[in-house]
Amino acid sequence: MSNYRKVMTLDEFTIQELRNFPTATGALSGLLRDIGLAAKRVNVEVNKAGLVDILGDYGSINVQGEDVKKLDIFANNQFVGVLRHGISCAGVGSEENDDIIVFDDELSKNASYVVLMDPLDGSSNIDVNVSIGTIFSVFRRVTPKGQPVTMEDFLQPGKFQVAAGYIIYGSSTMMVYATKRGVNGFTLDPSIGEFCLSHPDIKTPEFGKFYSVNHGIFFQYAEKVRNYINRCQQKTKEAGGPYTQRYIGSMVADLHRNLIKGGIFMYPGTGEKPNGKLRLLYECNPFGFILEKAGGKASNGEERILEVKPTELHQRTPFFAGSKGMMEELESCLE
Ligand code: P6P
Repeated sequence: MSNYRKVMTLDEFTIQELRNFPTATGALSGLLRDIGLAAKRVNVEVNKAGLVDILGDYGSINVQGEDVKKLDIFANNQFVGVLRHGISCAGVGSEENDDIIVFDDELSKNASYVVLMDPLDGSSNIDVNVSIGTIFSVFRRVTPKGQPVTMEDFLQPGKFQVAAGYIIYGSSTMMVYATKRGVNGFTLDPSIGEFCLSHPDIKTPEFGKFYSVNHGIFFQYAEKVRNYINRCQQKTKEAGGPYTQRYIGSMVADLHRNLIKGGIFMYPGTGEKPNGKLRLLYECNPFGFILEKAGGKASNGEERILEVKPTELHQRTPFFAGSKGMMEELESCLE
């Protein structure tokens, strides 16, 4: 008997998904394939990032007040470009752009979706060859088709996302995305230049051994957060420990590991920065959606992250996300 196993590509998977929804127009599937195409182009450059001509500051400063590296700009241009030239997206909100990018050609004005993204998160890690990633969030527009999208289309609570995902440029390049039907992971096969289904129907373990937080500012966290971190450090074998503290400072890398193996990721607020560092719309909401579809939980320390009504495109939020059982232990500490 042949041991040939048909490997399903991202394109085949999204088209097969269409078969499960006969009424679907294929617009969302097309948008996800567009993102996959841009990701392949970014991957080529990220893999070359060690070359001097790629590295180095671009010289400009983005809305976050951070040095912008060339790859940030390149990645932003790739994703915005494929979305602008597709027929599914009416506009983009990006970490790299102060305001929303409105696609005002006739086809785009009649498109159903908007995309929020961090085109290259963790770019400060490029120079030291740590895995970095792209994060994206997809909403159905709420303003009428046929007219340019407005900020209202982007400032929706995360629970209304129709899809969310990330690409991790690491030892292998993966695209992981969630829809209401679940979470699936695709690994790039360089020999054919296609993302291939490698992690079908991802579920995150109810408990894990990893807790991820920046210990360097431990004493700046609220007492209840410190109490939970102390509990993590004191976990006995009988209580499911001992835990391991794993924090690489690249959100996509930390959350991808914890998604697959189980764990909890924390970026709390501090007295100086009560809303922490991470962005609600294109970092925390997408991961909150992915974690929940994989059986985990995500919050801002007070409420489900996907319930938060955004007020600004680049607003920050404290963020806690991961295995359901570990999040519930955290919640009991925060009450
Ligand atoms: P800190 C990278 O700059 C990033 O935005 C996330 O990817 C990462 O989780 C976080 O910042 C790390 O921040 O303050 O611990 O260095």
